[in-house]
Amino acid sequence: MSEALAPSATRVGHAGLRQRLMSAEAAAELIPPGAHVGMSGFTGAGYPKQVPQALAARIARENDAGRPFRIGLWTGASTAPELDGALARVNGVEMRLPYQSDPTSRKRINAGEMEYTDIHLSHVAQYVWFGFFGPLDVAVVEVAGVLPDGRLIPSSSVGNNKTWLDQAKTVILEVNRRQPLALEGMHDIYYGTERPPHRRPIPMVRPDERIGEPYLRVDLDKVIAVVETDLPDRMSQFAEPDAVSQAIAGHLIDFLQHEVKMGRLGPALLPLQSGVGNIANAVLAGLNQGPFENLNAYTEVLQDGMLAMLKSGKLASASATALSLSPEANAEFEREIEFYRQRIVLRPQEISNHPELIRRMGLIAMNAMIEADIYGNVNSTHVMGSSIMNGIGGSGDFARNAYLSIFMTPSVAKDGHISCIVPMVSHVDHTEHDVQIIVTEHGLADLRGLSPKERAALVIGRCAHPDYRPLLQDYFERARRGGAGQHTPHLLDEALSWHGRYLKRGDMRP
Ligand code: 0RQ
Repeated sequence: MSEALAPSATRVGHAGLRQRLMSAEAAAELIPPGAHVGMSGFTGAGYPKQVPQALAARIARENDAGRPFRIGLWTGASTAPELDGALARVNGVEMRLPYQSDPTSRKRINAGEMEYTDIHLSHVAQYVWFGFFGPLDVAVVEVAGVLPDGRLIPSSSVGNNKTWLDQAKTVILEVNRRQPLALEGMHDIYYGTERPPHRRPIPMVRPDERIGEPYLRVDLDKVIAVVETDLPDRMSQFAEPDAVSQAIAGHLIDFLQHEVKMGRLGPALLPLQSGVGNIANAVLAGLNQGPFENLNAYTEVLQDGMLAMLKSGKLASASATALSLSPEANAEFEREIEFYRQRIVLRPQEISNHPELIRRMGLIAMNAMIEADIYGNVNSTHVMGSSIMNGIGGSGDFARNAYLSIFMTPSVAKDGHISCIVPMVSHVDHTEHDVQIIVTEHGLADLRGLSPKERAALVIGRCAHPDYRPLLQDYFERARRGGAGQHTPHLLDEALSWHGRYLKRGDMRP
C-alpha cells in the first residue's frame, strides 16, 4: 500500500492536482457539447460514478432549454446505470463505442435514436492512436489514488484508460476513496506499444508475467478537474448454476479430459479465457470441481468463478483487464486482497486481448453466444439479425486467435420458443473459420477438420434441442436435394428469399 497516501485525509497526493479539486457538477460543465469523451469502466468496474450523472443532469437542462447536447461516448466495455444508463435516459449519447449492455442504451440503439459501433475490444486503443475515430476531447477516468509525483493508482478496471489519458486533450479524474488502496501493485501498464511500422514483439510469454509498471501516467497540465468520490462499483449478481449450465460445463470438462488423453493438452491445460455471463461462470464452477490442477487464466474479466478457483488453488494465476465480481465475491476479494494481489494482474485491454499474445500462449477461449448455425457460424450480438443485444466484446479477439475456440449456449431461448441452433445465423460475428467447438446442454460438436456437411450433421445431432432436430434435419436434407450448391447447402432460392432474387438468374450461380 502506498506509504505516501495511507495517512493522508485525501487520496490526491499531488499538491498541484489538489488545487483542481471541484464538484462533479463543476467538472461536468467543462465537457463541451459534441465532445468525444473517453470514460473509464469495464463490466461494472472502475467507471466514473459522479461526473457522468452530473453531465446527464446538465444535458437534461440543456435539452429542456431547447439546446440539444450530445456526446460521443467511448469506454473500455460496458459500465453501469450511473454512466450508460444516466446518459442514455437523457438521450445524451450521439455515438457509443465499443461495447454496452445497458437496457436503456440498447433500447435507444434499436429504436434508431443512438448510433453504436461494435468493435473488437483489442482494436479500440490502436484505432484511437491511428486517428480512425477522430480526436479524443476529454477523458473522465476513475482512479484509486494520485501519488505525490502525479502517477495514478488504477482502480478495479484498466480497460482503455492508458489510451484515454494519453490521447485526450483534457482530463477529468475521479478519485474514489471506496476503491481499496491495496489495489496498488496489482496492475501492469505496458507503455511499449508502438505504431506500425515500428512495432516490436510484446515481451510476454506467460500469463502471469509483468512487463509494465503499476501506475498510469498522465500529463498533469491536461488535468482540468479532480473530483473526489466515495461510491462502490455496481457489480452484477450471478445466477446459481442451473441444470442447463451444469450440463454444458460437464460436456466441456469431458472434452478437455479427452484432449488431455489424446495428448493435445497437458494436465494443466492451457491458459483459460472465459466470457461474460452465467454460463461462463457455471463452467468455471465446474472446472473448480474438476480434475485439472495448476491452471492459469489469461482473460478479459475476472468473475466470481475465477476468484473461487484462485481461492481453492485450482487456478495459480489470473490476468485480466477488469474485475467483474458479485457483491459477495467483491467483499471476499477485498477481505483477502493481499492473497489475490499475489495472483492477479490487471492490464490494459489492448494487452489482455492482444492477438499476438493470445496466439503465442495458446488460449482455451470459452464464450457464450446468441445462436450458431449448422455450419458453425456464430452470432454473439444480434436478435433476428437487426436488434443488438450487447456487442462482440472480446469474443472475436479470443476466438480467432485461440488454441481452442469454444462457443456455448443453451439449445433454446425464450422458454423453448426459439432454437439457438439455426440453418443460417441471422448475423455473423464469428465465421465457421473461427469456431471449433459448439456446446449446448445436449452435447458438444467438435468441428475441427470437418467439411460443412459433416459439421451440419454433428451440430444437429449433438447440439440442437430434440424438438428442433427434425426441422433442422429437414432443412438440411431439402438443401442437399435442391440447394444451389453442394458445398454448404442452403435454401436461398425460395420465393420470398432476398438471396433468391439473384439466384433465380442463372448467370449469378457459381
Ligand atoms: O434475454 O435478458 O431478455 O432474458 O439473450 O442470454 O442465455 O442469459 O446468456 O447472459 O450469457 O448472454 C451472447 C448475449 C449471452 C453474451 C450473450 C436472449 C436470452 C436473454 C441473454 P433476456 P443468456 P448470457 C468477453 C466475451 C458477447 C460478448 C462476449 C454476450 C439474453 O454472452 O454479450 O462474448 N456475448 N464477450 O433470452 C433470441 C436467441 C437467444 C436470445 C439468447 N437465440 N434468440 N434471444 N437470447 N439466445 C467478455 C467481454 O467482452 C466483456
